Amino acid sequence: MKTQLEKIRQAAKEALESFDTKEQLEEARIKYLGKKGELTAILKQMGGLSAEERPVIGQLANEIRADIEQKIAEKAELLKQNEIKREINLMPDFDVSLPPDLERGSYHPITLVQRQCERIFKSMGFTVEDYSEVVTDYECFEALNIPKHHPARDMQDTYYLDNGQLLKTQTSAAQNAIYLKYKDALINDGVPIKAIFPGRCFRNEATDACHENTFFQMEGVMVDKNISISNLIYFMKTMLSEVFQRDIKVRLRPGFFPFVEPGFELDINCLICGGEGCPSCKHSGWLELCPCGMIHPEVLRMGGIDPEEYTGFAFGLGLTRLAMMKYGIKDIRDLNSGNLKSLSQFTDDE
Ligand code: FA5
Repeated sequence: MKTQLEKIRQAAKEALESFDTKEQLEEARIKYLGKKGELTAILKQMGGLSAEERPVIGQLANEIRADIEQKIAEKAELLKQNEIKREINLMPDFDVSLPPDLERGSYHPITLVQRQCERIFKSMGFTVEDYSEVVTDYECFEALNIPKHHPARDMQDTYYLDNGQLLKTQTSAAQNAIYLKYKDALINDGVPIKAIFPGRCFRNEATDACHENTFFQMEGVMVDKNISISNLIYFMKTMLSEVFQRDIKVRLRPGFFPFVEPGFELDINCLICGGEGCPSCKHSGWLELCPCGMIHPEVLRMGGIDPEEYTGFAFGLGLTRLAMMKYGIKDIRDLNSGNLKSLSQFTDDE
């Protein structure tokens, strides 16, 4: 039995040295340490041993288990470090201290990301809508199921004009107008509503590495018969993998917005620190990028659409944060700084 145990130790050691994915590590853990694993199978035969042999073999088995566990943990750490290095190497170089290339004009990084998103959504049949930056209280809040004095307004304090209008706090402010514009084609001709509307938003808030008082969002809505959350996840994942040209880790968690039910927060793994935690992701490893959900029946009703017959999803992508992740920009304030040294480095594919 001793020889069998040593063989397992050796086989596990060799296998772990050659493995280079998390899946292989998990397979190794199950194969050697799992309930139906090789080590457990041997331990089950211990009943047949003499009273003298049992503690010796038991001790050796425990030693080997601890040894394999430690090797798996070491290898997992190594794979994680390699992944972080790979993510960092994939990010384009961005250096705020480089001298500006004043000979050649360049697009702002947010414009580049916005155009890329527009291209992707257009190719999936979405129209691109433009909408005013000055909106009414009804558009920005009431038509989104946020009546006066609703606590959800506290999160979005903004700049009010003397005539009662305001600088829009969210691109969702255009939702009502989009439903009214396309509802007839939906109801009479069965044409689904598929629209995105990028735009500048304003909020009266303290700035830090990931918050600005002026930033960009891109709203998207789709309304038709039988639209579900799976449609929403499909479009979001397609867009993100196109933007980053690789698979991006996302997580969906419950989120509350009065104009969706159910509502979610879609976060992406922070590409600045590889998920380790840094000021850009408030040390969480995740960046809140795209709240979304199924459009609330009341919001559809206010847009002239019968929620008994039609359903839809809506999302509010943080375009500025997407640009930060794509170009490895650590501080959101660099984007509005007008600093040519940093901005002229973006030429990309335009
Ligand atoms: C909203 O603005 C909702 N309108 C989004 C929405 C649309 C939800 C449709 C459901 C359906 P929120 O306040 O979380 O949600 O902002 C959305 C995104 O905008 C955030 O995830 C973030 O990426 C970006 N954002 C918000 N505030 C700021 C800020 N101060 N600076 C930079 N980006 C911001």
